[in-house]
This record gives sequence, C-alpha cells and structure tokens, in this order.
Amino acid sequence: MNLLAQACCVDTSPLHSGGPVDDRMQSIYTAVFWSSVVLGVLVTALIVYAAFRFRRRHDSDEPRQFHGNTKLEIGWTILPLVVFLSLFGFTAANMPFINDIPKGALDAAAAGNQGSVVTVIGQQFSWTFDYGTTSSGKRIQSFATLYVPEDTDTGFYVVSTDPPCGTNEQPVSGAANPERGYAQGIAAKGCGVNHSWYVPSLAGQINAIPGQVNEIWFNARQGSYYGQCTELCGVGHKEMTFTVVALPANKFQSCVFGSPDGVISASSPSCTNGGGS
Ligand SMILES: [Cu+2]
Repeated sequence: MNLLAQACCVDTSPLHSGGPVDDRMQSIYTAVFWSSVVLGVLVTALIVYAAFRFRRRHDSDEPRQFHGNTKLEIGWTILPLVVFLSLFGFTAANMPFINDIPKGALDAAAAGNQGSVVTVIGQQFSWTFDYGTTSSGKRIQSFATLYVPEDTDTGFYVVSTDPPCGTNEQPVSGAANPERGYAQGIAAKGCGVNHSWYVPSLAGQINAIPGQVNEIWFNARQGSYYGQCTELCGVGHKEMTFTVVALPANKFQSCVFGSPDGVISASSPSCTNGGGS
C-alpha cells in the first residue's frame, strides 16, 4: 500500500533536480549515459558489420587478418582513451562544486543568515531537524519535515543518536560555531546506529554515524522534495522518510523562528508553499 502510494505520487528521481548541486550531478550523469549509449551502439554495429563482412565463406578460406594494422590499433587505443579522459576531466571539474561546502554555509553568524545551518539527527526510526535555539534557549526542531530558505546555500551537520542519549544535548565548548558545537555534543555521546541521509533531487547521500559529525550542503529552489534513509538501520528503516520544504526567505523565517516557544506548526500557512504565494 505504502509502496503503491509512493509509486504514484512521490518524485524520487534524481533526474528531477531541485537545485544547483543536483544540476551538476545530473550533467555528469547525462554525459556518462549518452557517451555509453553512443559507444555501445557503435561497438555493436562494428561487431555485427565485421562478423558479416569478414566472415569465412568457404572451409578452405582464411578470414582476413588485421594483426599488424597500425592505423586500426592506434585508433582503438586513442579513441577510448580520449572518451575516458574527457569524462574524467568533466567529473573532476564538477567535484569541487558538489563536495566543497560554500564559505559560511556551516556557520550561520558568518553567513549572516539565521537558519541556513541545520543539524540533521538520525534516530531509530525518524529524522529530527534542529535549527538552533530561541532567545530563551529552547531548541527549535521539526520532525520528518525539513524547512530551508529557497535559493540559499544551506549547510547540514549530520549526526546519529538514540535513547538514552537525546536531541537536546549540550553543545561542546570550543567548537568553531554554536551549530557545530551542538552537533558535536550529540556525536560525543556515541549513541545510535548508522543511517544515511539522502534527498535525491537536491544532493548526494551522507551517512549519519554515531560519534561523528558529517557535513553536506545544498541550495534548493522553491518546492517540496522527497528524502529517505538509505542505510538499512533496523526493522523500522522504511519509516525513515522525510520531506524537504524550500520556502521563500520571509516565510521560512516566520515558519521556523516565528514562534516564541520554538514550536514549528506544519499546518501554518507560513510553513507551506500552497496558496499562490
Ligand atoms: Cu535508516
């Protein structure tokens, strides 16, 4: 039932990009895919052609030999090398953009953009998203839905926890910034199991590993995107789905930081993209 529902309505394709990181991954994928198609067709055609054109017609015939044909031998060494080096170069040229987290995206104060850093916490069997604290020190968190400001470089600290450890741990001191300190506070407990956080339309996968703080970033165009855990983490693994909602900056601010008690209300109009905003 659940599978049917997903097949019908949830867009899980990395080919439907929601931002510049996936745009890059898609352009690499497309180049590799079409190069493979062209090469596959070319090689198949050559094999079929050679099999018919140079076949042995009589038992006494010896088929034509190509050993020592320098032009052919150089050709089939150079051509694959050129294809391989082009794809390697194209991939290597795009890797830094995908992997290197933009300056400030993991430090809200440095970025001057409250909420552009989120701690992603994997638990058996759900995801918690932490945006920092209210002025009274209460943590602002959402569950199963992640809110991000649209067209903004957003950085994520990805960690794992489980009871008896929680999602309200104290930040460690001496961290590079408060967001990192909070993620380190959770990681320092060493609780939980391995999960993997994946939003196909926005970025690659990143593991949530006990005792470790992993980092990833994306920049989402306005919309809703499907995400899930991609590491078999226990009997409830399939429950670990989530939605990313990318909101206009003003809506994002009032959705996440608008309530003095730090509670995010999913049904609030500021937390949805509906209604022709
Ligand atoms: Cu999982």
